[in-house]
Amino acid sequence: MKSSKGSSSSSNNNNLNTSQTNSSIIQYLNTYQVGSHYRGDDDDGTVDDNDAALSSDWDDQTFGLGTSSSLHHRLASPPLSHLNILLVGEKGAGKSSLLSTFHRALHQNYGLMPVAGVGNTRTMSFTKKKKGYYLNTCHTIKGYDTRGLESLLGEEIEQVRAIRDGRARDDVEITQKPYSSWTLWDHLYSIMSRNPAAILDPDCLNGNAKGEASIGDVPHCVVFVVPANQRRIPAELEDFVNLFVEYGYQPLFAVTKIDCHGAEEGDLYAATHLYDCKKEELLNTFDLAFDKVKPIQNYTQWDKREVSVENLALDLLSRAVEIAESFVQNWEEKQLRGKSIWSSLREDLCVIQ
Ligand SMILES: Nc1nc2c(ncn2[C@@H]2O[C@H](COP(=O)(O)OP(=O)(O)OP(=O)(O)O)[C@@H](O)[C@H]2O)c(=O)[nH]1
Ligand SMILES: [Mg+2]
Repeated sequence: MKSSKGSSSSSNNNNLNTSQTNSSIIQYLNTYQVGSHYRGDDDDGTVDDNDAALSSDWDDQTFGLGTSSSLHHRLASPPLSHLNILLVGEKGAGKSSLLSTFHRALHQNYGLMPVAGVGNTRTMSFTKKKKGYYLNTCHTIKGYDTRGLESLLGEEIEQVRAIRDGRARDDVEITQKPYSSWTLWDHLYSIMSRNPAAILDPDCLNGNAKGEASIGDVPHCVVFVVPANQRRIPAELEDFVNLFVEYGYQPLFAVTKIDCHGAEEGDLYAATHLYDCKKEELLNTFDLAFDKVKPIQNYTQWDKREVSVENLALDLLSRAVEIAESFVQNWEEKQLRGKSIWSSLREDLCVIQ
């Protein structure tokens, strides 16, 4: 049951200034250029010859020390045009609503409908495909909606792994290849890997060989979407979180539906209690830093503006951008040293796939 007081109660208790939309965060996100913080750009946010010349002497002296600005002027690859922020979670958790809430918070002249289709039932997943949406007005932050997790079993792990590795095509449902059409190689691979679920339908894959995806194809930050009003976090979710942690990601957790507490109308503290309980459960389950869990109350009515709703979403999105940026920076530094991030992470962690 939803409380009509949900909006005010949740916002009152999350220590955010909800009386005004945070215009500086909106401006920052809407003019954001990938890498502008670590490439040593001019104020115009571009990397030009002047930037490189200014830093070249400095680079020669400091390259051995590996300062990030010096490293980045030596990169051969062109700068990324946008960051990829991936949302993962169970069906009905509020992933599509969250993407649409992000989008709405960054657009003044929005339409009446959410940008990503929102479901109205929790019996089956509504979103079927991985699909990207530009969230900010200058198209430098792209949010990816995904199919809601239902079984949380091996097949879904393989599907999410393909997304993580940049192998899943956009706007296509990710499925396993039907057994009847397996090739000899599929049979061999399934025996060698002892994992029949790893045989994905080639129609949903983009042809990138495993481990060779480019930085533009992979997620740069993953946000796990967890509803506050769910009794317990399923133990299987840990396998999905580990998929990303073992590859160097620092997952964020969005606790949605903090307004669905079912308390008596007027109970201003009930929503916070619901969020606090879920946050504690997440911190204990995943051994997370305190600032990796954020409260979210998504828009459910799309025809009016709610500043408190937008402020929570903007707070999460700016954190996601920060994490994505450091992921990209890390990737580029590894690449500069002649290693793909996957191979170096495999060496570091001795992960056998
Ligand atoms: N009250 C409330 N309802 C929410 C919130 N977030 C999502 N909902 C509702 O929950 C239902 C499912 O939301 P979706 O955004 O479609 O969830 P999803 O995770 O994309 O679901 P699938 O696509 O099926 O995986 C919709 O009826 C939403 O309006 C929230 O923060 N508060
Ligand atoms: Mg959805």
